[in-house]
Amino acid sequence: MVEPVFEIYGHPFSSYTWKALIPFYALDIPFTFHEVMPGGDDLVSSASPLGKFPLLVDGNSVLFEATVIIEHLAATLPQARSLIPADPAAAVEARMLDRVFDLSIQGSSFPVVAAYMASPDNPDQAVIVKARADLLRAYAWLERYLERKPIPAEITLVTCAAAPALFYADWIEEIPASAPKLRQFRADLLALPAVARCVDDARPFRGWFPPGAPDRD
Ligand SMILES: N[C@@H](CCC(=O)N[C@@H](CS)C(=O)NCC(=O)O)C(=O)O
Repeated sequence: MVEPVFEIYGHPFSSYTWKALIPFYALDIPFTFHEVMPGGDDLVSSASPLGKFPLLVDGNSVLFEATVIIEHLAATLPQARSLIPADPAAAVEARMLDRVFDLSIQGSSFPVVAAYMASPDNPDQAVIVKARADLLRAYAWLERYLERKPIPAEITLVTCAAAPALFYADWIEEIPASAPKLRQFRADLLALPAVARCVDDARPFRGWFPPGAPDRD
């Protein structure tokens, strides 16, 4: 048996680990998975400035940032080229949307998680109110975007970013009925087998979600 070339360090409950894993599952790329805990692995702690995961090890290269891992696959594997649009203008737009899901959706969700981790019984309400308002604003922007330009529920950089971001953000601030296209987009992404696998693998850890998991798929 040929040993997998790639090694991924991450955790099944981690949104950014999902983002990196989704293309591996979807494109059937073999890899070895190393389950890590924050601060619990020397390679992870030292490989990037803030010691975050996921990490991809490909031979002598150690890559961090989930987006960079996806870019690396697209640049090095023929079957992964379609993760990034071939057209340069479309690729720029894809990278912009990737930033929207990382910064505006995940970036607005994390302060709520951090507030509960800092003070589980008395989280900072000002942080929570602001984060929820930011999420609603980002949802409204995405709804307008999807009205103008539907995003196909296919495995790409954009959907790898969108699936975990929308999955967990909806637990913090449910996507409202006033954003039906975004709600449907989230549902369509969760139905993709590679995403469903991440959701299922993370189920045992739902109790860890600091604000309390609503158990909504
Ligand atoms: N910008 C990074 C974010 C990675 C990140 O925030 N990872 C979290 C898990 S989802 C983490 O490592 N948390 C543990 C820590 O901060 O020590 C990426 O896109 O990969």
